[in-house]
Amino acid sequence: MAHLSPHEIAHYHAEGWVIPQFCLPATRVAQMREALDELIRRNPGVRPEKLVSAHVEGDNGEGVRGSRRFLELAVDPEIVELVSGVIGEDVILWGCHVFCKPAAEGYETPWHQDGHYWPIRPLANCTVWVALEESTALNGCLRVIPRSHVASALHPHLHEDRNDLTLNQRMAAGSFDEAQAVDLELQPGQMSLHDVYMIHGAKANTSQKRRTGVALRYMPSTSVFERNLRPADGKTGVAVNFAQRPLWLLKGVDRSGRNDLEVGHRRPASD
Ligand SMILES: O=C(O)CCC(=O)C(=O)O
Repeated sequence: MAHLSPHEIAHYHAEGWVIPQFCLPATRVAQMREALDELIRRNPGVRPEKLVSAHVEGDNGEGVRGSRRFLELAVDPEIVELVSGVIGEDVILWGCHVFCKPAAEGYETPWHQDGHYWPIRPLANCTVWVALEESTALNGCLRVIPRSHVASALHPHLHEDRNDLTLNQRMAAGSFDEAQAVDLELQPGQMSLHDVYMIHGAKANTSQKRRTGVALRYMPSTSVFERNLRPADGKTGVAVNFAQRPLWLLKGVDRSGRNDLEVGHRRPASD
């Protein structure tokens, strides 16, 4: 079973991110790439950077026709074990967003903090960003501001009325130093983990190589997914339906006792 090493756990807590030693085997990556191509084919009207809730099969109620293959990735026990190393023994899967940036015209991801967008209280989350393709400085890899999570503070974000961004809220200038940015370059099958307060973004993909990451979102069950809280001002650039979003308890128990683990799950048709 995969585990984060003590050094990797310490790195995550100190820096806000880590690239673990663990990575997916090439056969799994190849399967996921097929699943990605199928997902894109099934969603001709959706920008490939905006494949939200790709793990919710069929019409997911958020404008995307999702696929079970992404749920299988999200519940992979080895990945869940890595997450457990940084958020503890009680793990809830609540999101999966495929950020596929096509060659030559892939959208920029503005600098942001995830916590600004999400209805989790107290705010806590680990994202696992799984590279299905090479992700480098040339094709718009994830970039992070190390240690920007340490204060557990959210900074002001400003709305941008543009349609060439993956998200429409950008951190206000002056709240961090972009010169500190680190590129998280990954080979296919590698992954990075990042904290909910960490400042991150990605440049537009102007290269000739497509760049795809599957962002898997996990919260500790000591927090509550507050279904009625809207994102900051409802203009985030991605259509979400938190009220109906299914949650999966993947490890441990619901410590808060307040997470609704039923809503959004489809029942098999009864006869
Ligand atoms: O892949 C990207 O461009 C953005 C990913 C991101 O912001 C996230 O996973 O939180």
